[in-house]
Amino acid sequence: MIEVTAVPDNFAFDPERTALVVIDMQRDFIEPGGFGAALGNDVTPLAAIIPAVQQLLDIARQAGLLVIHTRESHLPDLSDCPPAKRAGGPPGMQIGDVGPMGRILVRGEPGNQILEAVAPLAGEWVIDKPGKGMFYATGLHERLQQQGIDSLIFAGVTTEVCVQTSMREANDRGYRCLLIDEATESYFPEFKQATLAMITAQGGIVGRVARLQQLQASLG
Ligand code: C5J
Repeated sequence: MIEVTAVPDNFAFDPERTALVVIDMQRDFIEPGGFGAALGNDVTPLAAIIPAVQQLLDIARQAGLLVIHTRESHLPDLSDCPPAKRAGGPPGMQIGDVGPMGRILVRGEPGNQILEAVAPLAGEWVIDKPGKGMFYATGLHERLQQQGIDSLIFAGVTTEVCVQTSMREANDRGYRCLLIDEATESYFPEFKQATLAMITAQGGIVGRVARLQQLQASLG
């Protein structure tokens, strides 16, 4: 077992039973000129984590961890998008509408792609998820069980939406969860900090948080 110094206490994992999950590093959320920016968000803090995510991917690949990438995406006919979710966006900027980088959150559109800088390598899993959480309607839990995975290391965007939802879903399914601080970000800095506090409160009620350097030191 590998031990990582983390908050609120150490995270122990077996690399053979651990996956790195990189949540929704998609053009529409991170690039200037994408959907997130068109909503009025400052994407600069999200783009700033790209080097940390790259470093984390290098560490995970070298350690032989299973690497999983997710994309928040819907079928072109929106049959997997509940009306209540679609209604959550402003008129003209809802899921399926034509946004600055193609149809918003629709599979196959340019804005829906993962950034080239953190693109999946051959053999890595890419999970298209119609929800905020990565387990909803994806079959991912069954695939992870078949691989014997019991621990998940998380990165990606946004911290309080798809990352936190996925961590909570994972925790409920029995996975031990670690979030890497510098490899996740929100459009709202206070939401990121609140999420880290919520995850680690009460003895790590959802999971643990570590710095990239701490993970690197444990694997080195
Ligand atoms: C959002 C996500 N924020 N990936 N998606 O709608 O967090």
